[in-house]
Amino acid sequence: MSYLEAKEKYALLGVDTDKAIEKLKTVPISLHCWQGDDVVGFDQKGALSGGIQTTGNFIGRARTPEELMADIDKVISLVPGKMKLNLHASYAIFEDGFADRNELEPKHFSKWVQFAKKRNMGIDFNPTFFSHPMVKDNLTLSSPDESVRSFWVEHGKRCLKIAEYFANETGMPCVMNIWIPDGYKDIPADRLGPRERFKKSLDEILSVPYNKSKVFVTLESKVFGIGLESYTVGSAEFCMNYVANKGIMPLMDNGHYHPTEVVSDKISSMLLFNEKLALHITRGVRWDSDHVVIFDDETREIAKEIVRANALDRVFIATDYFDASINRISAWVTGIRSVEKALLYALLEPNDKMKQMQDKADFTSLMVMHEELKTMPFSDVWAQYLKRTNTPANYLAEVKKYEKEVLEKRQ
Ligand code: RNT
Ligand code: ZN
Repeated sequence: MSYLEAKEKYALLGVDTDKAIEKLKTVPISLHCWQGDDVVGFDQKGALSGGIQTTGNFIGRARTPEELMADIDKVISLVPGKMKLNLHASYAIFEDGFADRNELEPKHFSKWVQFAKKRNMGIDFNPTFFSHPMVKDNLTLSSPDESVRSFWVEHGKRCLKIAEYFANETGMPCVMNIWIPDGYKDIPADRLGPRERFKKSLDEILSVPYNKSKVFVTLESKVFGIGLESYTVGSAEFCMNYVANKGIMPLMDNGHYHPTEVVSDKISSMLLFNEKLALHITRGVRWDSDHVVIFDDETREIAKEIVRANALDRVFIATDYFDASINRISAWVTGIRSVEKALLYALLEPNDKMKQMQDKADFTSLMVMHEELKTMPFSDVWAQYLKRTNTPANYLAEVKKYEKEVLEKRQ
């Protein structure tokens, strides 16, 4: 079927496909840099810690800033829409000597700023509270050891300054997300103490003056990590209350809840009480496994909730997953395209009509509409979106070519 036929079919439902395509072009997705190198970074040689894990050993992991930048460029060429770059502090680039996490300065990220500016991208940022010898007994900002706690507070403060530097340089706001892995494998005796210390540490970090119209600080909660099964300091309740009290922004990662809980159902409540909301889109398979995002029910449902709430400009969407078992470029591209697909799919629903059905308690029509939508000629509208953003339809061919010409040579 051609795009024009699809357009007519959607028009019969009262949906304007051109409008949906134009809208989607303006929605930025924050591209996580850590898919390219299995969350290793450039500032240390140790294993990934913090209760997160990358599995697989596919060829071609990016080992240097140059390789990672080349890979990101390949990804950008294969995804439609507007991208922001999402960096972790561990991706600092040391040109004139190493600096530890508590010594980081804007200059350690100037190469990234150059990179982003050339591509007209904003930058989002994350302090890195894992994969480092100062993570003691799985604790950072909540550590009872004052030397550990203050080391990480200083890291947070430094990152806030770097986030502001990103915003100033790129002219686009920077979302700075705080996530700590802190927790206990087994039943703790004191649940309050670590949370008290985490709260104090966050207060100290946020005491650094920063421009709140340019830097949006977010706090990401989590229910458990590998080796941290019994207790996490930064639980959902801790983070939601802290954020509300301090006037910062919540971040929800859809891998960070009990397996039968869904973030799609949480978005409306969060939007009622927060001006802005940030999301990490991932795919947990039985646990927070960070599989590549695909065009599945929950990803679509998340997108629908954002669109139905008319909140595309209030929700900061970022991807967060890491798969080392398949071509990493393909993993990256598949995930980002899936998020974009879900958004387009959501933009192609006759929301007003469906709300009316619900309010009139016409659940018969509503169910039929839900089902009808599933077999609409969505793929033709998606193809048109790719065409209008000059994005290749067949990215697999490009990925395989890059694998042969670039990744295989990294052995
Ligand atoms: C971990 C969190 C966190 C990390 C990244 C690397 O469970 O989701 O966001 O994945 O910061
Ligand atoms: Zn996350």
